[in-house]
Amino acid sequence: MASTGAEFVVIANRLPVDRDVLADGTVAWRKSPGGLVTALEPVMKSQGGAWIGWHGAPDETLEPFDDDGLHLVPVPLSAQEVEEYYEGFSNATLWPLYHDVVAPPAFRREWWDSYVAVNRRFAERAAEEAAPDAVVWVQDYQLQLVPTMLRDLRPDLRIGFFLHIPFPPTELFQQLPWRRQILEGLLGADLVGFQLPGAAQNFVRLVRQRVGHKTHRDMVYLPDGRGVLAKAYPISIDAQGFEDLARSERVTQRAAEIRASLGNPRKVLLGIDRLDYTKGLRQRIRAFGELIRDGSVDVDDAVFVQVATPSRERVDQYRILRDDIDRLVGRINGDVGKIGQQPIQYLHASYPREEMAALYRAADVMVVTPLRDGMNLVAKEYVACRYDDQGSLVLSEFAGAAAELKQAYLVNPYDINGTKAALLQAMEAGDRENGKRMKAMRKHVMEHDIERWARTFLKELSEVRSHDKNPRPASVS
Ligand code: GDG
Repeated sequence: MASTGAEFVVIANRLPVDRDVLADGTVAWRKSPGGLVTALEPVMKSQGGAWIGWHGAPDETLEPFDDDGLHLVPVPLSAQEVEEYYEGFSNATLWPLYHDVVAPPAFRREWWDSYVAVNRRFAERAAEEAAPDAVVWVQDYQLQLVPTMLRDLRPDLRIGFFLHIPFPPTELFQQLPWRRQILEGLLGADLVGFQLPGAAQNFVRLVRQRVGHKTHRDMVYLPDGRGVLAKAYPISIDAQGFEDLARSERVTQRAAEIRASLGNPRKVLLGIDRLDYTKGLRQRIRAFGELIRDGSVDVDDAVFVQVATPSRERVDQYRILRDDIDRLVGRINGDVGKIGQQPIQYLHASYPREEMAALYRAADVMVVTPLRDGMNLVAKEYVACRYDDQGSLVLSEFAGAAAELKQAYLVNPYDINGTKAALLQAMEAGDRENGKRMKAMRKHVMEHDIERWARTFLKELSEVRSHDKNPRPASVS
């Protein structure tokens, strides 16, 4: 039963900290700058919350520790589990399957076994940490079995789950050999949150078809009298935090420096993504390259800065992608560049948040073209940083953010001609047009920030009730 007795527990694959070894050999933990920790920190601190997650190093067991008011509980993973549970089942099975199969998912039985074992470890750790009747919030696709495993151990808990990536349509989800176990794993939660209403509908339909439970709209009625609510909670960012950063003197100066070092071109276009095949880097680079090649854009006039943050470098598909992008950028720059003028500035690196804000401030056109994306926070960060109501956003219809940022130049990234036209339109738009669009998008982002997201989810989690519906017997899938 409960040891430390945390009233509020977050479970995520990673702890929200990274380890630094200082020059004198002492170890310090640095908070990783994600929005999730920013949003949950106040709740964690006021409720004596605990965060359960892997600390990032394989084959190492660490005791729980406190850092800056957060109680952190490291879950150990062996090197083999990192390979099978994390790189394998999470990132080479579920990730491509849930993103419209834009890369072929691999189905390996030993990866699944490892996924089950690691999910059980997380659930057991949470069962030890949580106080009686505590609220537990499980995060993301790496931990979809945790809700039911945890409920079996601790039926007193209130359990929420949030999926940060898309939830696929039934036609794709059915490919998964362990589809029923995943659905049943999620049904341990009282509230299952998704980025978009369509994802919640996909889930409810699958539960009805594959598990045989009775459903009505966004509710699933379980035979034991429990109700499970499946609903959309579009995630957001610390919008005011980004605006404040963008307004700071240092960022303003740095933005000017960036433009100067690019040769003060008339237009700076920008992409910032983890280097991932779902993000549509290829499509946008091709589209821009063609605009220069066919003379629609002058190489003296425009520069495309693409930051690709290194990601999942041990997974095969990601290695292949990196080589592809290197080659594509090299070919375009080689074909249409001039001495001292490379139309595409490609940076395979990760930068501090301040530099990101300066890049957003420096960019006239932000280009976000994922083939499929749960939300896409980069699009919202750009909007939050444009307190001057300027700049334009080219955004894929297939990013969750497109449902909210309707004034962006929306594109189908598979349609290269359509993308080229949208890029041109965004580059040529006048201040008035930009101002009108950006103002509307900013109003939305500044009002719907990450704090509101967390508050809404947790409030609705506390309200989910049991039901007295006559349940239909479960049918076999
Ligand atoms: C998943 C879903 C969903 C990127 N490079 C650097 C850096 N970043 C930051 C960005 C942004 C975050 O990483 C990326 O978030 P995205 O939403 O764009 O994409 P995923 O990583 O795929 O996130 C996504 C999200 O979860 C949340 O639910 O929106 O759909 O796929 O915040 O700023 N940050 C710093 N340096 C970098 O070089 N400091």
